[in-house]
Amino acid sequence: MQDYNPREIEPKWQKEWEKNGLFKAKEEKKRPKYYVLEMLPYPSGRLHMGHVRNYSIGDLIARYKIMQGFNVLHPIGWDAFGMPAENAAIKNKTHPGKWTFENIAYMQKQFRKLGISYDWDREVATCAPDYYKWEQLVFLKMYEKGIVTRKTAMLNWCDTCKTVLANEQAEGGKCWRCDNDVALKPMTQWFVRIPLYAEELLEDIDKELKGWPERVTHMQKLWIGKSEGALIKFSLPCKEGREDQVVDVFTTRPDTLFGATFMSLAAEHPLVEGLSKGTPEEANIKAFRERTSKIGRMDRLLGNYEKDGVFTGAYCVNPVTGLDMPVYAANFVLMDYGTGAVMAVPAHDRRDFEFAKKYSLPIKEVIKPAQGEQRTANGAYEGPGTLINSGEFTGMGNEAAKIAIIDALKKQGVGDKTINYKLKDWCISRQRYWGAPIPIVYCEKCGIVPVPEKELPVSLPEDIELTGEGGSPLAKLEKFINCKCPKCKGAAKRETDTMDTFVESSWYFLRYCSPKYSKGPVDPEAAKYWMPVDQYIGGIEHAVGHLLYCRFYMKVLRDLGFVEFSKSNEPVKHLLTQGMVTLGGSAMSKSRGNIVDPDRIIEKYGADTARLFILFASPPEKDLEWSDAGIDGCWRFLNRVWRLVTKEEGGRKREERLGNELERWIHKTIKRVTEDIERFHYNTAISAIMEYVNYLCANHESRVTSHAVETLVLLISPFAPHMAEELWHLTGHKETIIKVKWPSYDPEKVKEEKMLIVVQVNGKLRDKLEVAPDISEEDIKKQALASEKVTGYLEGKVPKKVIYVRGRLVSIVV
Ligand code: ANZ
Ligand code: ZN
Repeated sequence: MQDYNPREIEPKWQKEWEKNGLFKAKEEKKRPKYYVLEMLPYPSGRLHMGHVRNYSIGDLIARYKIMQGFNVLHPIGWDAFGMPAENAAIKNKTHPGKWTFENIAYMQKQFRKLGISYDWDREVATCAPDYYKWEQLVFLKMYEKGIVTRKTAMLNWCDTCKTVLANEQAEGGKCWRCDNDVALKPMTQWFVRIPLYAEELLEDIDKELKGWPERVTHMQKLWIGKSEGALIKFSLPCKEGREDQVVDVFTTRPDTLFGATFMSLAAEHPLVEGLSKGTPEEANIKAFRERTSKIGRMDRLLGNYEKDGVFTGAYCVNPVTGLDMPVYAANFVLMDYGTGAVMAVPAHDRRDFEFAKKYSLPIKEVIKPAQGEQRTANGAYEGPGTLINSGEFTGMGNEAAKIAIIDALKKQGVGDKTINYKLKDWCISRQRYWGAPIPIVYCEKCGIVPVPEKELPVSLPEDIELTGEGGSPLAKLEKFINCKCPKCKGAAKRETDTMDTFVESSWYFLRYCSPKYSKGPVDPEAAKYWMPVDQYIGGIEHAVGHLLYCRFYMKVLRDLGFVEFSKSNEPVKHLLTQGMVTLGGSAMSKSRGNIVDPDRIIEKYGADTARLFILFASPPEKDLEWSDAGIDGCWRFLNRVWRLVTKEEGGRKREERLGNELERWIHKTIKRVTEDIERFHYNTAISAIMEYVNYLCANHESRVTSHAVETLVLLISPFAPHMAEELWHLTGHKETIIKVKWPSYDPEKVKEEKMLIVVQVNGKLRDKLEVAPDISEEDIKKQALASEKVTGYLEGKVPKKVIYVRGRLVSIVV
């Protein structure tokens, strides 16, 4: 008997699998497909434990599905553009491409050492021209359709990283990369108009995303943020030589219009500057705008900051009461939501209430609380009720009043109902070098001109000098900028920004379907067969970023005619968000110095032990605390399996006596492992295998059947694939275990045998009970005493004695 030696067997089988092309996926129209995908990694240098967890889960699913007979697609690629490469290149004076490809080469080796079942023929790096070429084409088609647009907007700007940030990258007013304060700046950039799809994105959540964690779909619903309400026009009469103005506000509470006593504008609202110009408030307002620009978007919206504002010096008119309302600039109003202007109803909105108190503004109640409804802590009443102080609408229920007031406003031409979404246009311009060039040319005569399709890709020039100073590096490269206008052939200049790397990751799963297709981003036939992704695995941090963008891109590509979907309009059927890997209770990170290096673990124990531990230590969605004792335990367990299986044959004589019980164990274990894998309870699936091994070992002197051992090897194979493959061959099989059918169980054989227990009262037979063989003494006594046939003889007395003779009878003495 040889010892378990992962150092020898793991590389051996990795080579063998690859040589035989076992994981190469081919479209086979007649076979059911299964597409399993892990979020593509950023080639940061080396795999960390979070990666190992992600890919171990994916690999387990892939191998399990192959054994179940599915035609499995399990691809891998690299999210290869992005800032870390550029920053590393600046620091080390090399090229971002060189840094990136060196990292990819190293990480490929690590994946192979883990034995992950990838189809390497489909590997994609998003920085390759034949990848971003298609992204540029899609960009142009989107521009043609008006889904992409160039406009000026207030954007998050990080002065340290010298680039624009998406809202998701600037939460709390801090840059996600460098943690410095982010400022809002007006900038002209390229935007993807994702709100055009807001309604479909929202509707499909309930229709098609039943296989997603509710936590994620809930966040997406909030992020899309559909609000039904009204747009109301407030006039702003002229004041010494100025023109009359109209200010639109968005409100979800038109029923409270009679209680609107002032107006609040966003600091960036164009009127704020206009109204205050040349007035005594001008300096105040300027200071206010400065202060406000430093508050993060989310904090502003949630009103987490002390309310702050300034009077603009102007008044507008309430269209139903005719009263003058002072116009303020207020720090809790966002410019990019609704219209950037709010009719303030302090009696019924806590933010307005706080603001009114602070600046001594009138508070007028217009809704009488419905019975039992509570006010908010600060005194505003936000709930339902009956209208008061509201003219002809007084006495109406507030929901009916919403409709009635909108109708009245509509008749006067000063309002209408409307729907608002919190979802914003997605700014995709980045002032960085290492990204996909935006395929646009600016011509003095012709304006914005798309690069013609046949000139794609607009390649990223190789010879670049990266200084780390502000601005787009490409803007300093004369050779790149200067070009001919595709329309008038005059001198023109290229766009020098590159695309947000989230554009690349929005459609890579489609490229995997036909990675070498040369007529478009994806071969429609291949997409029809492989899509949607059946199981996607990745981090929860992408809930409202990547996981929303990829849904959006699918729908756009469909509408542009690049793909047709037969099964679903969604890219991902089931989503699993795995938890973090922690050590000492906190996430592993370089700065905390609590990193466990996967290479070192594989070196010491082998990939199978590492993978088994990761899957065993915690359910996939929960955080996983790294433990040396835990990994040691998994190592000992695999050694135990090894010894059990490799012990000499022979001596398996007492099979008959073990027969029934062993058979039940086999079927029960198959059932438990299969069901637990199906519901992502990998930890309990492994526990079931462990119990089975305990059972087999306990009955060792009588030897177990080879069928029992083979079942064990098959069940453990998706968890510890190298060892299973070796054991499979050691027990006389010639074919690879990967192609062996996953064992099935017979439900009849899983059923517990029952035993018959006789119940006596004072020595006389009164009842017979059918119970499970492993029932506890306490439980059987309880059952006996509760039996209707028995209670009659007890006459309400407490029995003197209750005796259980295991497996035979309960004797009650009264
Ligand atoms: C008057 C009013 C009275 C409001 C009342 C609320 C309660 P949701 O539900 O999130 O869509 N609002 C509108 N635009 C805003 C902006 N740009 N920044 C900050 N707040 C804004 O919220 C809609 C409500 O938020 C709107 O309804 C408006 O205040 C405010 F008793 O109008 B409401
Ligand atoms: Zn031109």
